[in-house]
Amino acid sequence: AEVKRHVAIDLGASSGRVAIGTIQDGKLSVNVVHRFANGGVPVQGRLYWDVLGLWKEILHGLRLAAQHGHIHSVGVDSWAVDYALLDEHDLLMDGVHHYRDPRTGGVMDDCLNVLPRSAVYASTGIQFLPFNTVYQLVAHERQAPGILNRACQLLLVPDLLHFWLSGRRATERTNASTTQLYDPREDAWSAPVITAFGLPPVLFPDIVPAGTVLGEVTPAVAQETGLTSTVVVAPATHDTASAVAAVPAVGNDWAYLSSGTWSLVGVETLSPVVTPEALQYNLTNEAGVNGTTRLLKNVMGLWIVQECRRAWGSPDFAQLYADAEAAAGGPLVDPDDGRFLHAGLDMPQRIQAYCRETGQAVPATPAEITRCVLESLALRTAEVLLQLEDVTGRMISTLHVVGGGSQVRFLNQLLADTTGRRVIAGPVEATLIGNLLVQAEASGSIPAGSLRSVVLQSEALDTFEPTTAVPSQRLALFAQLGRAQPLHS
Ligand code: ADP
Ligand code: LRH
Repeated sequence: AEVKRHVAIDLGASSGRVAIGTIQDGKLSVNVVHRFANGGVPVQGRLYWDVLGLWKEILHGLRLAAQHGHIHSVGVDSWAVDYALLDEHDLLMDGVHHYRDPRTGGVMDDCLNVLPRSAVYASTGIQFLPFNTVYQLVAHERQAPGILNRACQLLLVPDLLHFWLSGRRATERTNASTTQLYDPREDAWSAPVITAFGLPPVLFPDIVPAGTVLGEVTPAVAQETGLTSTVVVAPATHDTASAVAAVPAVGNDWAYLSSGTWSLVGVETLSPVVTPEALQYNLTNEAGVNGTTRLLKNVMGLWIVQECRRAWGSPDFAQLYADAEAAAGGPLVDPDDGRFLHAGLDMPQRIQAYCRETGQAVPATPAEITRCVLESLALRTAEVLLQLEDVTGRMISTLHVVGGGSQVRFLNQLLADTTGRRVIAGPVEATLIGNLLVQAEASGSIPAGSLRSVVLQSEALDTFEPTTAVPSQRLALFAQLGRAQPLHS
């Protein structure tokens, strides 16, 4: 039979790509046909995504893909939580706000006075982050009173793009779970949360699992791109869910770190872990592929370096990390301090202020600041692994690092040394691969449930063993840092 071509559109917070995947002899080969930048657009004190610009890049990528021959299926994944509101004519009612838009300030605390944390957690199992869709919607209504009642449909970003590609409206489950409006036990939108915050239930579309065939591309898209009779298949539309699906792990004694704009640190479980300890640690239970749960925590991640790099005129990443490795270490920050969440060219100064306030040496150069962030991220990762072991009773001996950040060899070694666990790095494009393999599974190109073994067959990995134990004073210093305004309240 002819080899099927699948196309993944993977939109990260910092960049996007369009790639063709094919399966031959049980191996996946990936051809990235188009890459483009992504990021927030500041307008009048607000922060948006350039969703029309992304759509243009997608059409361009599909045009390039169509030149390689017939495309069997296409699917989109992106960062979580963000959404568009459509009116009764399917028109966009507003831009798509970025989750770092400051409009959510104070909203989560107000909401949790209405419905307590324990009740929200019992229904959703989702960590409290100020930008969860639920708090963004309440902020939206405060900004533009009446907008939620005028709206007819809410579509998360990948769902919007699938709607534009296929004409079908649906919400794929992995990303639905990140809204904090989804109840994993009911596999349905959470009535208690939706009711408590006065959200119109009609906004929320049907929930479908990853692997659902949404329909053929519309005639308009076919004409614009040259695609013919291509079906749109929802992958795990939450980028982190696609990445976790592609972690090349075997056994049960491993955790993953999806390392990019965010550091998503977690394990896979068979069902949600909604215990008082999990709530106390503010661990999240996001939906994974095939009914699995992703028990994880958001750690601020390489966002802090990305935003510093922007302030420094965008030096080469590889050079910046090489300089960081050669620089003097010492000062540490709590990367999850809320002051690091928002965009701004003052990110280097925010790090310096943190070090000054906590009585540490103040890092001066880009290399010293970057090193401070990397060491701090490794220490925070080590802490989260202990929490995951605590709530699951599992022993974690291997940390699988995937995503753009897995290219940073210095960080991989820091992670091995700081956590005392073996680090296996790769694939860099785990999200893209997970997206492609769910499509391949849905169209019978690979056997059901074989994703991880296909990745193991297809990708070269790097191993980092712990060599230099991190002195206990460093761990103690990190544990003592003032956590004045934690992101995880
Ligand atoms: P996201 O999906 O959140 O946009 P990615 O998984 O694409 O993130 O990872 C982006 C990160 O990868 C960057 O912030 C940077 O730290 C790292 N990175 C990108 N290019 C390189 C490179 N050439 N060398 C080392 N690290 C890199
Ligand atoms: C990573 C990610 C993460 C979410 C955040 C909003 O791109 O999807 O899993 O918490 O973006």
